[in-house]
Amino acid sequence: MSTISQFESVVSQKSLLHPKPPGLVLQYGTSGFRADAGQLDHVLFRMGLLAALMSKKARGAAVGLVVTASHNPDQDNGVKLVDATGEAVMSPAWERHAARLANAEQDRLLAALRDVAEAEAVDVSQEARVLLGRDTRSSGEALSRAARDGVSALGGPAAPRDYGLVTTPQLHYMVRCRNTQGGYGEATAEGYYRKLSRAFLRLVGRARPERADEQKRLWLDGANGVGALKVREMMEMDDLKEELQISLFNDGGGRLNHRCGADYVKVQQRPPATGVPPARGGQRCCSFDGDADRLVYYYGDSDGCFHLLDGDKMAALISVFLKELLARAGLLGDLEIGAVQTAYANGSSTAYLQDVAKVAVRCVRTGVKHLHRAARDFDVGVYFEANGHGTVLFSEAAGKKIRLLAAEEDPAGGPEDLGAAEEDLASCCSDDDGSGGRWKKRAAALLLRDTVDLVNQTVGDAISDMLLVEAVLALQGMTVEQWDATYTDLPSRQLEVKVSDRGAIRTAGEDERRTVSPSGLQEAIDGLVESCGGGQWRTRCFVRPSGTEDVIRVYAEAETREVADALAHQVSLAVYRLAGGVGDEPKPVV
Ligand code: NG1
Ligand code: ZN
Repeated sequence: MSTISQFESVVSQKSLLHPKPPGLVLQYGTSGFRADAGQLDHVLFRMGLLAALMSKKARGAAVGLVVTASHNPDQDNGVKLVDATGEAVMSPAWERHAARLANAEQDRLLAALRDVAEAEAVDVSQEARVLLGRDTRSSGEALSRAARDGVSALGGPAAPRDYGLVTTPQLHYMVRCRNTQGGYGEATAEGYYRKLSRAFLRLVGRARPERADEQKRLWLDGANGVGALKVREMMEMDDLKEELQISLFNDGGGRLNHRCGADYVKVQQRPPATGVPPARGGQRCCSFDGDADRLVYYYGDSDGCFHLLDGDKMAALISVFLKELLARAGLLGDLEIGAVQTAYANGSSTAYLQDVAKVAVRCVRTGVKHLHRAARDFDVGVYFEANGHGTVLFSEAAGKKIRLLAAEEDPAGGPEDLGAAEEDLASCCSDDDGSGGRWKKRAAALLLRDTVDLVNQTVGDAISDMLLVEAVLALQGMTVEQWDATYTDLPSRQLEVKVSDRGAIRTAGEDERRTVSPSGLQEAIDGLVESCGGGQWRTRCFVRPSGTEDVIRVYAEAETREVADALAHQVSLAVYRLAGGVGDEPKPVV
């Protein structure tokens, strides 16, 4: 097996073009590196090297690298790596390799590279295939070039394939398409739009009664990011326009993620402050984040009150829909459906899923990779972070059973020959007794098949999730208010505290709800929770260091808005005092 030595001179020459500032150490965070864009040139070059090694290790299968800082401000940037399955579930060992390469001082880079290649027994003679993409940040183009230099230094003759501006989930999709030789879809933007829009049209085509034009209307806040560009491209498809009328705002004219977008709407619990707010009560609105892997819905009621439908509400809507389809298709006994959440999930959503919808729920650590892994334990695993990142994973067995059943029930393979069955198809989601004659089973099988096609199973995808929510609402004949009324969120508050070293706070347990350091902090939190809610099970509060920003996050939930706000503030003060707060003391929530 050839060794890394044959690449050493070109790597060291090229790395001089992307020098590391001495002493700079960056953490591999919740989803890759994220920092001020000015600090990242060497990191992108080195992640290009790492991606090339990942591809070589996977025997030349495609891997992906996206230059993005997601929902973070415009001046930040970052990198997300996509493994050969198209997912973002790098092993802890590869995360350590990433950190090692990114943080090696200039004269130690070759040694670090050699160590990674040896530790992973990479056959370096193998050609690498790396797919690149980026969001709309002004720093993206140069950082993408740095990544390309890194890939080419190790990659072999084939230049990396640069998809340019894409949403993060689109790049994940491309990787999976390439590594399944088109089995998952065609690895182009058109292929992506075609796959999703066909599945969407098939689904909404079965909604009865057919939706009025007014119900096809959706306002979309694009966070001034890449998602807005891509939705505009997708909406050029004529038949899609007939079924979904999207009014885009914050579609590129303003600052990325600035007072708009999914993170702003979720954390501030208010509509975007920029762009054109919807005028009418009850009108469905939604927000993407900067790289379009998060989605939240919201609306204003007739009294002008703001209502948020976040990742938890989407998990509830989608889990109930899928569970009902599985039951009607006669697959529920065979296939287990479950939902995966984090500690940020609203307590009411967990109670609803478990007690009302009777769906198994698991709670895992924050970060997409943890949810994604846990969702694989179910045949149908619905995972959503409260912030709106989520998707559905269908196990191989589930995919096979659904396809087989759909093929049995629909040998022609299309919805066009449904003929007399149309009316029955329409009632597949109605509230009848579910005794399930042949047609009900058939309808459920076809709806399941099309749902599998609509979902981006590689990662949470705002475009695909938006189409799925729209389709489910259409099929269930539900308004946004009815969806919102499935359960009532407990008032919650999320705050952040700046500290001199966020590593000072360490959490324990599977779901990060308790801290083990600094000493005294957990006791202080327990005392405050006790005094705010008398230990009622619905009052809770936890803190953890962010993995993407230099802050400590505080989350509180209680029976009333006043208590949730006061508790979050009190705990922020405790963090500030016990964990080395910097700057001004946290102020009460106004
Ligand atoms: P951090 O900054 O580690 O809290 C945030 C989100 C995560 C995940 C990552 C990746 C919250 C509370 N945290 O992580 O869920 O989405 O960003 O973008 O929403
Ligand atoms: Zn994102």
